[in-house]
Amino acid sequence: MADAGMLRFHVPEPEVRPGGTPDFSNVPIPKAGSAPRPEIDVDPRTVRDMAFSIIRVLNRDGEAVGPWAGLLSDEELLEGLRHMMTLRSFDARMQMAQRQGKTSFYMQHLGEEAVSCAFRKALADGDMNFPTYRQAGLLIADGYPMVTMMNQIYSNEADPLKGRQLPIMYSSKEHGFFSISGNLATQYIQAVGWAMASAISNDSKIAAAWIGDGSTAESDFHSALVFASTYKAPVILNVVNNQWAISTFQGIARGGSGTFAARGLGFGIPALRVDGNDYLAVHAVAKWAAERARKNLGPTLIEYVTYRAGAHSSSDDPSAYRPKTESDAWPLGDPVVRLKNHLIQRGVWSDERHAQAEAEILETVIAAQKEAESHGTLHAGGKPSTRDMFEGLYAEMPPHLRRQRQQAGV
Ligand SMILES: Cc1ncc(C[n+]2csc(CCOP(=O)(O)OP(=O)(O)O)c2C)c(N)n1
Ligand SMILES: [Mg+2]
Repeated sequence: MADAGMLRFHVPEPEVRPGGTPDFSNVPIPKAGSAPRPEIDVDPRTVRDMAFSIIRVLNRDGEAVGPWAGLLSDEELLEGLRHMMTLRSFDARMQMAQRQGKTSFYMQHLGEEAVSCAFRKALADGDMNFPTYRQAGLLIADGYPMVTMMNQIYSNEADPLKGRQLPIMYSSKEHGFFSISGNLATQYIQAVGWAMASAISNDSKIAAAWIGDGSTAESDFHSALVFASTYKAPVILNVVNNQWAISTFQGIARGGSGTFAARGLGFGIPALRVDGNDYLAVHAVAKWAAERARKNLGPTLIEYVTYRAGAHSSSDDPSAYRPKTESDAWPLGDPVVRLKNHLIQRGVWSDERHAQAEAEILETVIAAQKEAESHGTLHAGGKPSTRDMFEGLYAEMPPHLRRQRQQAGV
């Protein structure tokens, strides 16, 4: 019997808490190859189902199957594997450097490497990403020097941003990587605005907006979708659903919509869900969306279904809010292992070559780290000059800042 007159407050709860047995049985995983590949000018109303399914290419046997397969050559896939392995190795070293006190803060990508590494290869030079802190693969896959990233992480004398940013908040116009803002969801309105400007000036460049599951609760996300929808902005709207927003599970920000992709439907934006741990699927879907944007067909919303296997950041301890073995139970596996198995299945890779590549990559990362440390770390060696704090913002420095600089004696 319903409780007449008595209201109850509803707070969604994750399936399991620490001490419990991880359970992802509520996450339906469609068969690889089963999702259709619509034409890029598809009427969004006819593909609404795709916001509730998952596009997958790699099956359990490591084969690439279905209509989204077949876009990448052996060489491109081997390069993709190398990018993901490099990001993983870079992360491990920088996480350790944080524990050694060489930097104040670090954020890892563990388990999410395919999303940013594969996405980058679907864009062209001059396109602009508006990333969050968990897309360093966009830089790695575009050949941005690891030493430069490390210099910033260490806030040393060679830090390209001269100590003005958080350690991992990179910025590179040349590599299509807009300065990261710590204020989440701002990336969405900025990306849509940039894309609108590109269309207004009849340019050919497109934008990519990035957001995590939790941050979609921000108003900026929704405002951006209105503008993207109305003006058919040439933008790819990426939502990385890694199941967690620090200690908050994805069910809180998702609300009642069923999936994050489904948010696009109310705006008439084609919305696709993709296996975020499948390099081939991420790349194929991103290519589809990029082509739509470039042909004036408007925005595409993509939800990457993945899992944050590591801690939120170096300041977080996930054992306080989820079972320790939860990542092992994640049904979409590990992106590096899955691409490795696919390349072995294609006959162009082996366990031995993988182990050798791992060792070589680690050597390269360590060499970059040594070079960066020669320019200083957080508490040792060279630092950006205090004077830099006052430079680079105003063409002509306002009097109050000039006075402060004089007071500081720089
Ligand atoms: C506007 C805003 N609110 C809150 C925060 C604090 N904060 C930093 S990371 C984070 C969680 C974000 O989770 P999600 O969007 O899922 O991204 P993920 O870290 O999982 O990649 C929060 C709440 C912030 N940086 N900006
Ligand atoms: Mg998240």
